Amino acid sequence: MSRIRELPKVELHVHIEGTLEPDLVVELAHDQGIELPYPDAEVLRERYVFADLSSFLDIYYANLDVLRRRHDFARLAYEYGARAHLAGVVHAEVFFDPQAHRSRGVPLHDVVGGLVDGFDDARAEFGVTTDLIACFLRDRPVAEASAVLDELVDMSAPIVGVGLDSAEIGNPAAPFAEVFARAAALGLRRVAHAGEESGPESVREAIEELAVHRVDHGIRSVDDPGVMAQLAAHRIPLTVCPLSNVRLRTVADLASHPLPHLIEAGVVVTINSDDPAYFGGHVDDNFLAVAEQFALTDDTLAQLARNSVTAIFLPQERRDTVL
Ligand code: ES4
Ligand code: ZN
Repeated sequence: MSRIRELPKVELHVHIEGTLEPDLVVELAHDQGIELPYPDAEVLRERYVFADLSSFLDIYYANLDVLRRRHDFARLAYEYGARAHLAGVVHAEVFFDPQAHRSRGVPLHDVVGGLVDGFDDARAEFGVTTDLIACFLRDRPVAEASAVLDELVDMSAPIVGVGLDSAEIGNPAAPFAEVFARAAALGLRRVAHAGEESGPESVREAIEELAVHRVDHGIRSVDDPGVMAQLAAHRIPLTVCPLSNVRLRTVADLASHPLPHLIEAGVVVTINSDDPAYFGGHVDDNFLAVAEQFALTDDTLAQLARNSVTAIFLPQERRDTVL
């Protein structure tokens, strides 16, 4: 629907590794002589049927094997910028998972340098601007997250914030409080995945222990009126990813997605894609899906898009140059 493509959009919840399309996996593997355990991109895509978050993460991490060289990361970032432009995205704050590459022996310098190269090219060609948020993996030791923060600081990595992602159940946020406090002292913004597969107590924990500025997903907040009130009163935005929630079965179907309840309760809701190569669409597709499912008015759609603008981490003086 053109009314959606034409809305100027900001994307706040997209993992650059989750934009790795099957075609690019196969191309980069071929290019480097990496043997894949499936014959082609079609067969890989057929495997993208997920029972839950962890069954998705297994495939997501396995596919990263083809990202080895600086220019692999540049290509990934450029392709996202090009596709985001088609979706009407003018600015994106993009997650990356440093530990998922460092643990495979890829220097963080190549990861960050490559992403910046690709985003620079995409900005020059399409005008899309991007900032980077480094996510810590919550199913890995806190000490590793801390070492990654040190490494990013030592290399003056151009990140605007830190996040927390990967498997939520059994991996609470509280142990990361010290690392997040250190990031805060360095002037970095904070976000965390919470209330995706765990309940509202996980959202409260991210707010209270990590002092996050935004909560990624956060949809299970609807199960606790106290958490809903906290989000609304402090205007803590949620970066909601409807197609992700359907594909990872955190909701039974789109019709039962809590989005309308979140909007109704006055929570600052934003719409995002999460891992578009895996979940059936980019941010425009996510807008379209909820617009149709919930018969959202043009006013509501415009409000959702504006919410993302209010939630970005750009300083005021840079906002005026990109929006
Ligand atoms: C993720 Cl959907 C989702 N949830 C948690 N961690 C992630 N990393 C990449 N996609
Ligand atoms: Zn996510």
